[in-house]
Amino acid sequence: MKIGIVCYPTFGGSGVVATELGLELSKRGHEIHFITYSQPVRLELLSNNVHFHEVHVPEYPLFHYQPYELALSSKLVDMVQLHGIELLHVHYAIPHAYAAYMAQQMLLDKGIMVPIVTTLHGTDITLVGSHPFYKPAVTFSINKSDAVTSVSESLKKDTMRLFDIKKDIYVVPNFIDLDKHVNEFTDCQRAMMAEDDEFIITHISNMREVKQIPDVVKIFYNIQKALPAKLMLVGEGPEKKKAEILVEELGIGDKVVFFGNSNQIDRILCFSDLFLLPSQTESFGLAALEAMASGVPVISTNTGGLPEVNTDGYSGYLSDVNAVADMSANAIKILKDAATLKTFKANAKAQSKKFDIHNIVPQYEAIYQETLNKF
Ligand code: GMT
Repeated sequence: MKIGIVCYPTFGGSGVVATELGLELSKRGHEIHFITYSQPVRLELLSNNVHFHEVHVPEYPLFHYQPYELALSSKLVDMVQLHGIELLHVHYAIPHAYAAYMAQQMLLDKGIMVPIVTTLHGTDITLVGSHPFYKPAVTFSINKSDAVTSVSESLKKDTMRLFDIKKDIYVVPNFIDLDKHVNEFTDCQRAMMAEDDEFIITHISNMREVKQIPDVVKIFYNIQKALPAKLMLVGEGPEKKKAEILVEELGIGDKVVFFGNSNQIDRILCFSDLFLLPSQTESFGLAALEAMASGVPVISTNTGGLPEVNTDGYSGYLSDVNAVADMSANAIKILKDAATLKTFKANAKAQSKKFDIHNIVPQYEAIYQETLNKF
């Protein structure tokens, strides 16, 4: 199939999933066209059947807001015609599903039929999409998509609860390429980051408020009071400054490493012992899955889709949002005994295998085929 993929090219779960999906589909023989405003961060290799088309938005001083949706839908129309794209898969409803629908209508006018598959990722529904200013447009674009998928059962329920949805939503969980997370039989250059007796605790996110960055620091503060430990904070975002201030206030500056955005999270996870994800809400928690794939147990909240990813008492522990004391105690419970840590690490790895890319991507292919057959 010739598939056009629209996503946010930045660091963030939806863009990562879309990029990894496109790359895997290309390996399975499909021709993939990424259509975004810049090259997706994880799209390192452009091969014969992977293409990238940049959406340009010309600046014009009259506009207070530049019309990105218009530029995107025009680009979609052009690319579908030029490359014979058969199906558009848009990740994140806002504004991608809306722009794709406009493109579909423009193409219909030219006698070209292109179905749209929309994947809902979370914040497009829970945090942004349900805002009254966006809700009518988001409801409309979801209902007008030819197929809709959601990354967890929890997100599907939220979508049904928050919007007047008239179609079925397929749940296709996020996935992981286990080959990229092989860390057995290597020391992962751990000695670069910590002393032999120190545990390495990691958090990766785009450091927005929803990630509860102060809780990450507080949990680590409690851990390092009980056990020797270092904290790796990976990512950039509006809450990073708060974390830097809190780290200084708590006097743990020498135990915390701020990495910034990284394209090498598999290397960081390779030497990690525990992953913290105390989010306020999380439709899936791709970062937790990436950690588990590297054999790193997860201390997370029990919100949204996280219980579908992290199993309490097996691959890690789940606690209520803001239950810092509980999350700290759970972390210490895993770390303080070598045999327990070893078991949790093995369990985390085993749990991640449920989300093997080779089992999940065919589910998308089946949806594409079914959608094309109906169209
Ligand atoms: O969580 C983020 O900050 C990024 C956001 C996104 O839209 O890229 O992530 C959402 O989609 C990911 C991929 O499906 C999910 O793993 C995240 O849980 C989800 N984030 C939230 O629901 C807060």
